[in-house]
Amino acid sequence: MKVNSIDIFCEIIDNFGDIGVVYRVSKELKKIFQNVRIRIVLNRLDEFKAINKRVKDVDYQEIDGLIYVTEKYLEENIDSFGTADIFIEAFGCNVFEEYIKKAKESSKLWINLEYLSGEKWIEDFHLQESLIDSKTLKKIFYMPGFSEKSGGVIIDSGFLERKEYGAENREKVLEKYFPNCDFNNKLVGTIFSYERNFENLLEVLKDYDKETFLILMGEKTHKSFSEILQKKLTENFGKIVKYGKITMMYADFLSQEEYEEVISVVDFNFTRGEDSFVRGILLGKPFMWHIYLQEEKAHMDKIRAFTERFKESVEDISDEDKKVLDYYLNLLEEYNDRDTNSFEKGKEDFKEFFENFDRIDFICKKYSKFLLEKCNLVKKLYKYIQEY
Ligand code: TRH
Repeated sequence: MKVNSIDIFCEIIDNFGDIGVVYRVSKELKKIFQNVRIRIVLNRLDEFKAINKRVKDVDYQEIDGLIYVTEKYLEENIDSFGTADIFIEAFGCNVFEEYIKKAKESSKLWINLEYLSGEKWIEDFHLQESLIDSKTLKKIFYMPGFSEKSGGVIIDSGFLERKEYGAENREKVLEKYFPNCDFNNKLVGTIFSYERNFENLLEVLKDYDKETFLILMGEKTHKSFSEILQKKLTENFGKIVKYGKITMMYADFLSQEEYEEVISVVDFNFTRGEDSFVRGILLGKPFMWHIYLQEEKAHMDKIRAFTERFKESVEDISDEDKKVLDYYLNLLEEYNDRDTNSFEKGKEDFKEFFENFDRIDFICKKYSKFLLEKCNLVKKLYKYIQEY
């Protein structure tokens, strides 16, 4: 199919993941479809302003060749706005009815880009048609996932470049973002989470063989650490806190690209939601994942589905590595086995995570290779559009 224009609809519900995913996919689509007009329609701008410092509080703006408009702009200019050959509805968000009415007569493809899931059933739904009353417009489900038969995960070239750069420039990047901090001979990790109790992590690391440096990212992580650290005997130096063999730093919120530079140079990453989680895996380093909680613990099905996909994608490892992987996947489950995000202590035990750090690192490298080779969402989407 020859494409001249793409519109992407994004409804930010909370946090940074909805816009994080849409921003990433838009950047990569622009690299592939260079001369195609790409517009992104957003319900609000605050979260976007946080992850991209160039975003302004205006209803229409162009950044790096991408056009961002607010829903308000679309509503006010619905007659002149027109439609696009392809339009993407991110996470089943509501698309303005007037727009759909017009698209049914002028657009060709309507893609419902769903949430990422490791569940098996998504493979049968992926690329299936959803019936609508139009002779010219087709609507399909696009199901991101962790297997070859699914829609894959978003891998963009900017991220891959930063990953490569980070592998060679650890000191330089750490000095750029955290000047005058001593990272020498320390195991360095980032923590990005929702509200939770980090007591178990702190107790393991305070007497761990190596000194550690934890870079604390995002407001909810900050709250979680200050909640627990106020009950401990710590040494405080402004944004830096020391507890036993751990140094912690309350970091400023960075742009998405800066965040990627930092996670690319450290030794491990605690991630959350969807977008940072995928970056954590793709880096091929030990990661933890704080999943976005769902009612009646429905998120536990997603965690288990993910751990099953992970396990089956790295089957050819030694028996010793298999044991470590079982422990690691169980830790991921225990870390998320909760009804609400609270400061209540969990049952997760990180002792073996750090004792087997090198083995986990090896397994994560293998898994990241699998996803990079077999599960590239943008490449899959491009192929689908080309053949359409
Ligand atoms: O922020 P998240 O929790 O986002 C979401 C949303 O809550 C969403 O509603 C839900 O559906 C989804 O999770 C599952 O986590 P996520 O997905 O990791 O998005 C965070 C984004 O913020 C990611 O693109 C990285 C970026 N980021 C920065 O730009 N700067 C930073 O300093 C940090 C820590 C993150």
